Order: sequence, then structure tokens, then C-alpha cells
Amino acid sequence: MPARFHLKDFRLTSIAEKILSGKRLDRQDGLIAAETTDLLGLGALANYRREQLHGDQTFFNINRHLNPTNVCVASCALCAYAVSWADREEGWTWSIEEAVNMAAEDLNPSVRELHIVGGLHPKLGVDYYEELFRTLKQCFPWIHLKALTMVELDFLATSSRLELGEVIDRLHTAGMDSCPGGGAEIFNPEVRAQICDHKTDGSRWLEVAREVHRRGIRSNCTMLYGHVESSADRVDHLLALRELQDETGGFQCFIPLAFHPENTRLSHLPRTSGRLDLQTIAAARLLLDNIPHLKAYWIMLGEKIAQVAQFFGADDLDGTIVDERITRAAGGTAGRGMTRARLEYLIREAGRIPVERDTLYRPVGTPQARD
Ligand code: V47
Repeated sequence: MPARFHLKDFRLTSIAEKILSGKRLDRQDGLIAAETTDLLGLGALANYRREQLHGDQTFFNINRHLNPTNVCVASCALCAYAVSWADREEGWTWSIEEAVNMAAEDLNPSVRELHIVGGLHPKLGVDYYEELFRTLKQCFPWIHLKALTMVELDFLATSSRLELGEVIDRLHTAGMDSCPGGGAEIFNPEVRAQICDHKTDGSRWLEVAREVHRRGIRSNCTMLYGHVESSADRVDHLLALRELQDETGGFQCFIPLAFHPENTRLSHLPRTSGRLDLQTIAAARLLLDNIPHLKAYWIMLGEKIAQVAQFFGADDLDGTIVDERITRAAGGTAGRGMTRARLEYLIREAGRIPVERDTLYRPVGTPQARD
């Protein structure tokens, strides 16, 4: 047994040997990682890998979320954010001017990224997003637009009756700099049928990501866990992401998303436990040997787990966010946004070094005064 790790589960020994010798983990290793009760042993292995990649640095960014609409033709059981087309009066759909005014609130040159996602609105076509991105770039020329998930891109192509490649090219030209990782959920079709039926399926999600990466556009990837999926579903999801990354190299960051059940059709399910949160992060860090960053999304994990996660494989806490709506609609209590000072404090207090990054993970400036 590698002496440097204190492993209670002997099955982690062969994983430790692979990690120390730089060998790739296989599906069986993934299942062990997802199911072991030796959380601290697993965490130590993931932390070893995390420190190999990033040392003591933890990244954060100064960003703002912007959700132009919550009207959505998909009616996913997992979602508390969307309103249906029939109930659209109860939701919101912003004109270009309204969206730009919303973006302008709390936006100054230290905000480097707008994270733009919304519902699948049948009347907002490619033209709307082209105009939105162009106008945002005119008003805030320094800003990076991380916009539209693979599901939204797929929907825009279908609803506008255009080739996917043309949609991506037009939006890229209009200002879409990279894409967020949402909508991946769990790729297993049987699970998808229960949590997000009638939405872009797993293989199409991967196909759209391939098309995005083929154009040199970077994206993130996610996995929604803690609902009806099994540990094997989680492992297979991660392996599918790893396989595509081998091919394209286009994913910058993986974000595990903790399911929030309140106000969804799955509200009978409990919230994720701290054990599942940390184990999912650690298993992902070990399996995804080709994706450089792993985000502990504090909005979904809460501040406390996000702090500990920095010792279970995570190297990024994401951002200031300002106006988060998707998790809050589903009972999220971590907050809508956070100050730079608080983010730096949470990282430093946990024992890591805060590094402000841009969307492409290039370090910017130096950490500022803490509260
Ligand atoms: O696409 C929806 C998920 C995603 C719920 O790429 C839910 O940098 C939990 O993708 N409980 C949006 N999750 C969040 C997201 C994201 C966040 C931060 C950074 C990045 C990035 C991406 O949240 C959705 C969906 O997969 N979601 N409803 C829910 N009830």
C-alpha cells in the first residue's frame, strides 16, 4: 500500500498506485471511488491529484449571471426555475434593452464574465441572442460572454430550422466567447426520462459540445447528482465526458451540481448530504484526468462544503454571481451572490491561496483586501 496515504478501504490501494504512477482509472475504479465508505482515504487521493495540478491555488472569478427568460417549452421534473409557455405571464422575458439594463446593474470593469442562460423560449430565436450579444459587447467591450448551454444551442437550431454549425458560428461572431456546462444532468436515458424528459438527450448533448469545441470555442461540463441516479450512472456520465475530452480537449472545467428538490416535481427527495457532495467531487477529480479544473459551486454546495471541497479535489469556487435564480427557485439558501472579499476570505480561511482568474483560467491581478 502506498505509505503516503492512510487508506482504510483496501480497494483504494490499486487506485492509489494508479494515481501515483499517472495511470488512468477504469470504470471499476470509478465504481469503487463512488461507493467506498472511506471518504477521507478517497479525499486524500483526490487532493493529491488536485495539488499536483494546482498546488495550493484556488481560482475564483468576478462574474454576473444573467437569465433573459424563464419561459421554457421543456417541463423538466428537476427544475423549479422554468414556467411553461401557457403560464408565460407569470414568468419573465426581457427585451434586449431590459436585459442590458439588468446586466448593467452592479457591472463595472472588474466584472469579467457574464454567464447567460435561460429557458427554451419558442419566440427567442438566434436573431434575439445575436442582437443581445452584440449589444452587450458594445456596452461592455471588456466582458467575456459565457453563454448558452448545449441544450439551448440545440433548441435554437431546431426552432430556427438552421444547421447547428451555422447557429454556433453566428452566435460566436455576435460575441459568444465560450459556453457554460449546464443541461448535461445524467446521460443515462432511463434517468433522463424521469428528470428531464423531452430535452436534448445525452448523446446529442455530447455531439453539440463536440461541434462547439471543433470551432475552437471552450466550454464547461456538469453532472446533476443526488436525485434518482445510481453511482454507476454517475461513473458512466463522467467516463462519457472524459471520452469526449480525449477527442476535443475543449472542456475547461467540470462542475458537479447538487440537486435541490424544493418546488420541483421531485420535491419528495432529500437534499444531497455532505458525504455525497464530497465523494462526488473526489471521484470526479480522480476519473477526469484530462479536464484541468473542478469547480465547487458554492451556490449549490453552500459556503462550508465549498471550503472543505478544496481538499477533496476542487480548485475553483466560481464567482460573485450577483443574481442567481436557478438554485434559489429550488430552495437554495447559499445566497444570490457574494463579494470578492468574502470569496477570498473563504479560500484563504480554508488554507488555500485565492487566485482571481478570467473565464479561460488565466490569472488576473492580485488578491485584494479581505473582510
Ligand atoms: O443546467 C436545474 C441544473 C444548471 C436544478 O459552466 C439544477 O461555469 C440543482 O450549469 N437543482 C445550471 N441543479 C447551473 C450550471 C452552472 C452553474 C455554475 C457554473 C457553470 C459553468 C454552470 O443547474 C442547469 C441544470 O443542470 N439545475 N435545476 C435543481 N433543482
